[in-house]
Amino acid sequence: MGATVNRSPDAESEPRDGVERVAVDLGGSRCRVALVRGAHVVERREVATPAQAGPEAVVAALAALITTWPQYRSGVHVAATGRVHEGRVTAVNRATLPGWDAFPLAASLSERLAAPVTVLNDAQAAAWGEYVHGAGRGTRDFAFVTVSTGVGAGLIASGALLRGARGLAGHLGFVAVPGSEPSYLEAVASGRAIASRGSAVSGRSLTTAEVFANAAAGDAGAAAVIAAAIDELADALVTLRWLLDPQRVAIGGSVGLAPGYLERLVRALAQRQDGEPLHLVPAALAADAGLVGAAAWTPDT
Ligand code: BMX
Repeated sequence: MGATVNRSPDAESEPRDGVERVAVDLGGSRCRVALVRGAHVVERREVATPAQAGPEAVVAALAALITTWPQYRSGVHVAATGRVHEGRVTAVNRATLPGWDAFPLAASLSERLAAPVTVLNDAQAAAWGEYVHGAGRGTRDFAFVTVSTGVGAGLIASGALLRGARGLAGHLGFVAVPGSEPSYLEAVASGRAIASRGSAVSGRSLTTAEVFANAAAGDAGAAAVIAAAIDELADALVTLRWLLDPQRVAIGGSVGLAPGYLERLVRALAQRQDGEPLHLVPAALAADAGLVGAAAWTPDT
């Protein structure tokens, strides 16, 4: 971890009132670019991520959106899915961003834009956004967990964002889940996993939302897939509690914020807890946590 610049939400890491920053949330399916002022997204644009076309095509797509706001010349603040280390992005889950292996996103985008670019993992950025402006305000030890395409997390310990020696800190989606194949959490609990496991049990191709709808309509196979996903995440959250002891955990992501999901997760967790309970809350900034956090982040030096 770097020095002290990211330790206090009220100190120099927060943009001054009125300062608008251009932020990017690069996901496996959507590239979202926004003008952010403090906790607020002032304007936004988005396109489908041209993931199959490779990193350079993604950079070109991002640049086309970013340059619609002249404020980009003062800096561009990126939250990206994948492991981020020294401005390079590596897809831990290669299905999300094929061909991203230490791709120099910061340098490539900076060269194209002739502007400074910072890059942070998306879940780490969202954790920082929630800590500074959202559900983590007032805590010192806090976690944000996203359940969306993948499963990720960002961890705040004693007021500092943990990035890890190689950018891996918080990659909750890769904790072991013995007995599943592949044997890690994301392969059971992510939106993509729910869609593919739900499709396998029903014998036809389903989206994540369709698996949830089928379960609500009484389909036992779909319900079992969702129950397994929630149970495995609850087990991982118990581990998180023992490691970080957070005051609060915000749950976000398109699956994590879907109606009824958090309540089910809270119930699953209640069955596993001894002693001090883990306090789960919905992500206050919803889908904008990564954009707001990237804009609020000042890199370590
Ligand atoms: C994956 C991993 C994480 C990311 C998390 C949530 C890749 C490409 N991504 O675990 O870095 O934080 O997904 O990301 O390996 P999302 O794509 O679901 O938003």
